[in-house]
Amino acid sequence: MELKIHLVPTGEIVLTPSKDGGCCCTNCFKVVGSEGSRVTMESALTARDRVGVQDFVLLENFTSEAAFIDNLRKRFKENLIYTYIGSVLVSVNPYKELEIYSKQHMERYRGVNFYEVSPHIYAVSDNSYRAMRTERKDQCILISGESGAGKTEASKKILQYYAVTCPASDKVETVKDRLLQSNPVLEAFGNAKTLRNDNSSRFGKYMDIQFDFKGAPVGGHILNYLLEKSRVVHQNHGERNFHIFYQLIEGGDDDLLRRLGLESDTALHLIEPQYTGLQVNVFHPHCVSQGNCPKVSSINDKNEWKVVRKALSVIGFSEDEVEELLNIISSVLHLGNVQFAGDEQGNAQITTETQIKYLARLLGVEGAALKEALTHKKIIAKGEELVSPLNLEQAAYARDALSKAVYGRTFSWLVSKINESLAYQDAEYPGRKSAAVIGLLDIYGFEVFQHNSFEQFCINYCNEKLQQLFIELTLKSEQEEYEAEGITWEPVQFFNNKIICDLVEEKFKGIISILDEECLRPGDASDLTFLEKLEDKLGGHAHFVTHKLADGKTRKAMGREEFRLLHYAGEVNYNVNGFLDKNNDLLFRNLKEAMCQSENKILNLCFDQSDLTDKKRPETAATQFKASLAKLMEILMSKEPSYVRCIKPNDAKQAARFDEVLIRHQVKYLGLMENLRVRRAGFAYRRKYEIFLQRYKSLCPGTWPHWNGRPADGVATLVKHLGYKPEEYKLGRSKIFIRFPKTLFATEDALEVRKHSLATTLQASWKGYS
Ligand code: AD9
Ligand code: MG
Repeated sequence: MELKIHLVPTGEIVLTPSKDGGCCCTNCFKVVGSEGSRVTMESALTARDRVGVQDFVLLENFTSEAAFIDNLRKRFKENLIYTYIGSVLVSVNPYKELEIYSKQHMERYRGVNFYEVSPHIYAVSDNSYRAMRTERKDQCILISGESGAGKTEASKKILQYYAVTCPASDKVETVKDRLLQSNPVLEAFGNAKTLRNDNSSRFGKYMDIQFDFKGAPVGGHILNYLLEKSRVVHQNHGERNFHIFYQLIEGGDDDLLRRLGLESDTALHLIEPQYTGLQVNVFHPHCVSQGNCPKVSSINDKNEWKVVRKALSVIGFSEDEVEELLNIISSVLHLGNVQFAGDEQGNAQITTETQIKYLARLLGVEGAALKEALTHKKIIAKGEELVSPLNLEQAAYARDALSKAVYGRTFSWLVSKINESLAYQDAEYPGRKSAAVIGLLDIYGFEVFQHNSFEQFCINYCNEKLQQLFIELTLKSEQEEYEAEGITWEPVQFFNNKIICDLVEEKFKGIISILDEECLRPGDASDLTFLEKLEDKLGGHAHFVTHKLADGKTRKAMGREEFRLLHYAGEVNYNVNGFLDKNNDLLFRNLKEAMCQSENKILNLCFDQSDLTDKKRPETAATQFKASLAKLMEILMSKEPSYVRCIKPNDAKQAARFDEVLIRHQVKYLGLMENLRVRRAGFAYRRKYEIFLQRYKSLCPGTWPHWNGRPADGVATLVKHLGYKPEEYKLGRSKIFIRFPKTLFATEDALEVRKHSLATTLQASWKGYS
């Protein structure tokens, strides 16, 4: 039987059954033993020491980073992956399945006060849900941490929690299913294996879960951010393209694959011929094999295919839509194999007719038009059409641009289709909005590779913005709470990463502005001229470095095509190669024209005639991203935030490996020590008067069994009776603030003694009756 130990002030230690196997307060912990047995203080202390504290604010030595890490380690060793800093949840990726996500676990957290159960992602989910219900305020849960730290898993656990614990009805069940099933679909199309994570999100996702007045989930809406499209045409060694390609090839039946021109033996040829020695005349999709890791031990593509196919129908995709979607996916595979040879003038000619035949059918376009569009460029100047042939390099560029555009736009279509299916419609009152929402933010985490490009620049910029939000809101909300309650406190100094956000996004002066300027500048603009401009304008900035040193010498550790940003989370060298192209994200006009003619209904929606008639130059990729992030920040600021800070325990994706150097680095850059200091600078604990009084009223004859006055006066009576010293606590407008954890510890201990003596008295009186 699972029991808990309470250290009582008398030195007596009693084992009592633990409530539902979980802790009932911040000062208890579980041991195995028989009920009523006594243990020595020494063994109890060892047990308590073994599992650490479940809230970092309880650490005696709270300014010590070593004590912080030590507590994380102890808990990680005991599979206790969650720990609080006040209301912020710190989560360490266990890299193994833990038995802590069952329905019973969910029930344990449902409707229970945050501090009364052990830390869990379900506690955060429940807390946000209850706050939404009781305060009628929109909530959001912000999950951050570097690539592979467990953000996506956390967001899925939250969604599952709501799906299981929220009120249900027939219609709500459909919505719950759809909400849950949107995950495998979006992950198939938007996640991929990288060197950091086998299931790395390559797009940012913000999802609103909409609830009705009864608290039932009735709809949802997803916003997606900058998909890493370049992965469609290029993957680094050890990485893969998006999962869906492998799922289709591995899981699709023979008929389907034959129809798509991906015969079943294609799967064998996912590996580049140079590695297998196979002939090249069998179709060998180049764009899924460059990374040379078609199979990943942690991924079962065949099974995932089934999951995704089922999910697509649950969400409401028709068979025709699925067919057209698969045509598009296969066309990207075929496009990757389109090859060119130069004619006598050096103009590109297509050498892979078979691919063009498949492409024409799959994309629903004329083969001849597609060939022409892949090898020529059309511009309209002064109302006249000018067509010129492309050379080999330009043709390869056009082909890749088409792959990226087709995939990227299809992904956006997919999201909009899911949104249609999740859209809330009130049968009685059409047009009525949902009562409140909980937003879930799961973006790509901070990442550093050997080679970092435009994509990493955008991803890491996005992480800077989120960190900025965390700093502003944690500081702000703490300050606001003290202000609202009329409590004075000492502010804590933070490293404010606003300086890095500005470096990237500031108008006219920031990196994005300089990049856009080069993208718009006709003439000799290139990636290198962009780098020179950066050096000119930003050289000397505390967070920007290139190979040039101030004294004119060169910094040896850096390449000539690189700039380094000193991010809040670490230094990253970015290679400027490809920055201009990726930022311009251009698709030649005749390729757009060809796609606008497509008979594939999805492509027809994705490539609209307005693409051709719109005279205005489309905004660059980075500027669009910047604007979408600014909007996201607005959305998040308008809601009540909760935070989950994810930590990656090692780089080997292994269970039970606690790499201290890596973890210390994350603790540092996530600002967890400062977070803790802010929490402790003022008061370690705060409780609404009602809750505090309810819990501890049995400790004071004046408040037990009932207190009939104002809860605030009851608490004042109670703490006076308990002998709290004036420096130990403050009474705010609606809450009591307790400065030191040990004050609360002692009160908890006293409560335990009281409960025990009450139980004994009760037992004795029962015995007297019998
Ligand atoms: V990235 O920024 O999208 O590259 P994430 O999203 O932070 O990253 P993810 O949630 O995908 O990381 O977690 C990486 C892997 O760690 C998962 O595929 C699981 O194998 C593993 N993981 C993460 N969290 C848990 C967990 N709570 N329990 C078990 C987990 N395994
Ligand atoms: Mg993820």
